[in-house]
Amino acid sequence: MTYQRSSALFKAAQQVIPGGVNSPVRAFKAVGGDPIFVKEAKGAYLYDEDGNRLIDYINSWGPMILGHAYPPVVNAVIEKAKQGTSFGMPTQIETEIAELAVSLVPGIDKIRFVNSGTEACMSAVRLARGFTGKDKIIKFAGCYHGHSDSFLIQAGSGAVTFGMPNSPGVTVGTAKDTLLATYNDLESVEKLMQANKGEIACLIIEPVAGNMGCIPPAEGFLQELRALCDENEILLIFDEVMTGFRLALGGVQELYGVTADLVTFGKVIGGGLPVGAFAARKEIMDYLAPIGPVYQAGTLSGNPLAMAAGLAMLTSLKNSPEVFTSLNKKSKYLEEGITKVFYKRKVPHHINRIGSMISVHFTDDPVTDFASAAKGNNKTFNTFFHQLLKNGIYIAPSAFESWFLTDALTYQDLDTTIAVIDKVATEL
Ligand code: HOZ
Repeated sequence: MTYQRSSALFKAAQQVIPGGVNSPVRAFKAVGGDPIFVKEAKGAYLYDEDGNRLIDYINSWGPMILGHAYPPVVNAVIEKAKQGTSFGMPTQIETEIAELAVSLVPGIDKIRFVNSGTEACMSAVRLARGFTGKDKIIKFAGCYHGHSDSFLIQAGSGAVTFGMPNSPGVTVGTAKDTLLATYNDLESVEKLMQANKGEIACLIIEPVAGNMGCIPPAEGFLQELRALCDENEILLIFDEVMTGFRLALGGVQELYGVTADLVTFGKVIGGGLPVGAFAARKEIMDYLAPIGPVYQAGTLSGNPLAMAAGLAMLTSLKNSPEVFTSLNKKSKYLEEGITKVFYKRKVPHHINRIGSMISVHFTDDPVTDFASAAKGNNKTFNTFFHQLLKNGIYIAPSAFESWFLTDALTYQDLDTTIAVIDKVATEL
């Protein structure tokens, strides 16, 4: 496969867009080479500007759980667009999707829609601070909650991929209110809570991490966090931007039976349109303007096209819960296939998977936190990435990102993927 047109388009893009991309994780800076420019996508496949067909394991970083150009979503958007695209006024569909989300997600009474996961997490933390009257927050090294200032401290995803986990531009004043814990390490959390008694508003966590590769919580970790937060009167925020409506209809809260105080969403909830949301019980959500004192707003929040896409997606998932079983089976099949190949070819590896999120780490050791994720052999990952790409398979261009499977994948696609990995494993 060749990618000449993509390279030419990238050259042009770099003249007018910083780095040629509108979000850094799209660039191939960590793996080398030029990013692929997509022309269109359907089901499990991307079609690029050079006419190549790629099996897609990113799926827009998660939203395309039912495949690209999923007809119910596309049709809902088309029909809505005919009635106007934005009003900056309330519409009935906002209540419809809110009612559905509240009925599907444990522990929430009210939800507010925003435009991205970044906005959702940023707003949830502001609400937590306003509600508790405290300033400090706890986050985990390697977790990524969007690019708002408070979160760009030891952040995962593109921030760590490009070696800038603490971004210039974040003031010392802001950074000092973000306390850093170690994922899957309760003691690190307890120490912070002890040292900052009465000052911590909230603890925010990806309850299944997806921005340092995929890292599931250790057994009992989330339950213990819940208990510690209760003891110390700290609000627990689950960032379910990646996991919400993907790992289960009710997300990680449902999967692990742990209820957070605030939950944030993005990705699947918008069906591929720019949607984020944050939700909580009534008492907390009613602290928001216009009825409460914490301000949060947006002209395009609850945009009708975005709501139509999100409603179509959530309705499809609600009406076909077997999708989650099917996705789990396919993801397990892939995991087992890759594992078999790597053992056969003697490639040191560790694969983390939970539901349809999976990541391949080129290290023998278990990957349980940021430090262990960082031990992976990046050179091997880069070769792996480019060999897959050459053979028509697209994974995230970073060892610190999760793969997101779509139910549009067939077992033939999975077998093709495993066969390609078998072929390229000899070069790793
Ligand atoms: N959280 C996504 C990647 N880990 C966001 C995608 C982006 O930053 O463009």
